[in-house]
Amino acid sequence: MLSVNDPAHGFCRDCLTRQSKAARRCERCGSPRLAAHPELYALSLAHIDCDAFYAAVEKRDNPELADKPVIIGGGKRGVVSTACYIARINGVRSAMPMFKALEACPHAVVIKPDMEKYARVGREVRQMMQALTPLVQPISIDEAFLDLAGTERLHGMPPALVLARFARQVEKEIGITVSVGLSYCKFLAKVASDLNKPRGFSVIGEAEALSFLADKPVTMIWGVGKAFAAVLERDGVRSIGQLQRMERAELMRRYGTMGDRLYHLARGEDDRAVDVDREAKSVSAETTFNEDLSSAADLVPILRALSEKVSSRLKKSGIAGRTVVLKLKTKDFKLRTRNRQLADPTRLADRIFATGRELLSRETDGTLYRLIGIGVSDLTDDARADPPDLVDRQADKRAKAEGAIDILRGKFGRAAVETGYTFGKGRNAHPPEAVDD
Ligand code: TTP
Ligand code: MG
Ligand code: MG
Repeated sequence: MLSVNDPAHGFCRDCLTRQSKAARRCERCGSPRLAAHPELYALSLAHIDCDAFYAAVEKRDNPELADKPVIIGGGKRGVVSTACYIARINGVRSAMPMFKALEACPHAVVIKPDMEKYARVGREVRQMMQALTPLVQPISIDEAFLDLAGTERLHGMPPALVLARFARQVEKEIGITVSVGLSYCKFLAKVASDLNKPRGFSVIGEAEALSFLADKPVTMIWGVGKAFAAVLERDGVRSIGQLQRMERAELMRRYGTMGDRLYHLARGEDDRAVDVDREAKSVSAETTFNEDLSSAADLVPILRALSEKVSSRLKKSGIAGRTVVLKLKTKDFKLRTRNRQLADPTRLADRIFATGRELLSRETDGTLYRLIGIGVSDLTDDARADPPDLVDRQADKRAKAEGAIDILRGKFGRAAVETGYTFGKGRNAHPPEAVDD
């Protein structure tokens, strides 16, 4: 066998030349960015995530920002959406309150999010992914799983090289950078893409999975958030290695189905397939207030504005949702979600709002809230959405009126038609941010 096919000798991520021996620098271009791993050419499941996504897009569009710390986020009481890697060196993190971020990094340039622009760039990246394989499962605006099994003939090169070429192409054509994780399962591909950001390329093979995971914290496991990690901590479990030494029955007795999941994932056992149809699981919009709010009088108009936002996104994408989900975050950061299933999927602001308002009416008990969100899940295409309401003729009338408003807005822009409830929405809230799960 020719040594250039030895995966341990790998290839150069800059010029894509295969290396004939193990080296620190590329034999052809001298770059130190080499990929090498015993399973390099055997693995085909990838997770790709853009680096500091919103900030990277803003830097691309304004070269003056290149060497400056940049924070993308809302108003005074808002939180950080993301920060560029320069700002991160100073301690700025996603979800950090803006005032704290500016304490840590006073010279940062703060930019309000431009969701439409980021969605557009996200779609461009996604389209480039779909040129590599039909098996692309988007997870959020800036990341997706790709299954490249069986594509070697098509591309004339193994998945690892296809992915490195893809990263290079995104930099050249879109002007932002991505990190790639390559493995044999979703769990570890996702973990890998996070290992050496930004411009990362990490491989986790089957042979090393157990030992790789052993000293990692339980929070690395998908679905183990802060709350569950605290439960495990109380039971003395911190590392994945500890989970590896526990019996499956014992884990299930203690933690139910989550215990079963812990048992398998701790061993790097994850047989979930890349699922193209599970694209967006919900469409929602939420906003954090400048000051905490408790009354229906304050919350309802904001809910209306958010419902319109969700509705307009559903209409744009030609989808509808059957379950309406209301989300509230209390002053002390406790999350409340309430949901209701409708008889038929909807894409109408009026139905989303009416359902949301009903759910909200039981939560306006004096509690102070810092955030409200509304969304729909159980997504379908909109063919079966919003059949005429034979019982509630008023609702049917409103649905027809909404159709007319959409047409006017399409012609003359959003500002042309404001419904009564959305007046004054700017008083307390930041512009709603759209979220896809
Ligand atoms: P992430 O991929 O989690 O983060 P990132 O791309 O900014 O940085 P990294 O290099 O670590 O991947 O999220 C993608 C975008 O989603 C991010 O640019 C902004 C947005 N976002 C929020 O608005 N709030 C949040 O709390 C997080 C985590 C992300
Ligand atoms: Mg990212
Ligand atoms: Mg991401």
